Amino acid sequence: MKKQSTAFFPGITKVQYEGPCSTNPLAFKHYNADELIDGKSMKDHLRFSVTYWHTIRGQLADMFGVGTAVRPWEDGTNSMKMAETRARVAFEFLEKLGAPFYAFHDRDVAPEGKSLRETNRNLDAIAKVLKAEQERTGVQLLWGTACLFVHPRFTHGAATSCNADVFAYAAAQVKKAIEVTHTLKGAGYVFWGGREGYSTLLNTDLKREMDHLGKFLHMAADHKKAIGFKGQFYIEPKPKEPTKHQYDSDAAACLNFLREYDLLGDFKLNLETNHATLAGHTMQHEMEVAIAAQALGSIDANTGDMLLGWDTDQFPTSIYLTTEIMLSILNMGGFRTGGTNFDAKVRRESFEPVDLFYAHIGGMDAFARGLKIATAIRKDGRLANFVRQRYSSWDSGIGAKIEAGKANFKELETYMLQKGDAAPNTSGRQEFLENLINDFI
Ligand code: XLS
Ligand code: NI
Ligand code: NI
Repeated sequence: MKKQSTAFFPGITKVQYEGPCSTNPLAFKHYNADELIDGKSMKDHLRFSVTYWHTIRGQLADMFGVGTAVRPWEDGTNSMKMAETRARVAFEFLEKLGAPFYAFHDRDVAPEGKSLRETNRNLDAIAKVLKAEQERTGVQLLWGTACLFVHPRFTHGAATSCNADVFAYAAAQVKKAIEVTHTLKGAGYVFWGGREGYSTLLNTDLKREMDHLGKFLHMAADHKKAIGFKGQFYIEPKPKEPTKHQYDSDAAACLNFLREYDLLGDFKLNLETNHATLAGHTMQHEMEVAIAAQALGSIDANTGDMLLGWDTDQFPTSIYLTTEIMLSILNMGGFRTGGTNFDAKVRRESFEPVDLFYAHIGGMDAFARGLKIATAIRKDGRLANFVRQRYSSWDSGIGAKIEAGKANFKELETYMLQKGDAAPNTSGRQEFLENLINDFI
């Protein structure tokens, strides 16, 4: 038995699986880490990760009010001592929750100093603490990233800033963040272009900014190779917020950008539900677009609010949503380097430390159910069979010929002139399929 530290979350012990009949709000009802689903443990299927920025650093402020979060360990400073304490808090939380991974921005874990040199020193010092905590607990780093959006120097962007010095600063910062991620054996590294976009095209040279972003990502890929970092690079699409338009607006835009700048070999995508909906898509749409290009790497698990038009980053509780996500993940063969990262925050009204537990437990249970339901749907086979059947005209005859690249317009014209008209269509059966999914939920 591992010794339980009760320093920061007194009264909360390791969250246990108690099964669907339990009424204990601090227990899992569905997530049972070691239970095998189709020969693989739930832990390995889902690869849950906790975000440092929301769960440890989130103060629950909004545009109209200050933070409401009650965090008894905070001393009101952003000192190095406080940074070290927060690292202990983070790992006590991770251990008690039983999440195997975490993710952070460089500035979440260590404060910025008076110069880049001092900032880097701060980061190195905290990285040592994180490393020791990782070793103590067995928790691993899913991915690291650099915060290139909070500081005023990034007002006009980082890699896409009009100020070349800011590009250089961002490069130095990302270089360091990749190195620290490497030291901590991170499974990946994320690029989210928080301010890589514009508020007005009146002051923006779009082509030049995109070219700079392409250069920046090439330099990052080169540095990754130079230091022997084997983790996966990801781009995280988001259409807007904080800028009016972000260049990495959705999966398709990112894939096109990566292809245009010859970066497809070095990057996959980290997709976030709330970003998908901000872009006017569903999460499943974004996932299928990425999977089709063999570029789905990892997911940021959260959800938006139907009635609010911004990135509310709520914890996912909809079983329908998690079922769709897990269907896509299972169909692609599961995560490799990626995982299910809760880029989600508790509501401003949920300000007690215990709310952090309720939120993650709920998200993990929702995904565990999604996993089980998706597995059952796949085992049943009717859904996949229907889709296969729907395209069966492509398996032989003229369809097979077209797919094999052995047809041209002239032949197709001859074929159709002879036949007179296309074979009749069959029903798409949307309602039948929606009912079928509900039978499993
Ligand atoms: C913000 C993004 C951010 C990234 C990491 O909307 O989701 O949190 O995941 O920089
Ligand atoms: Ni987000
Ligand atoms: Ni995110």
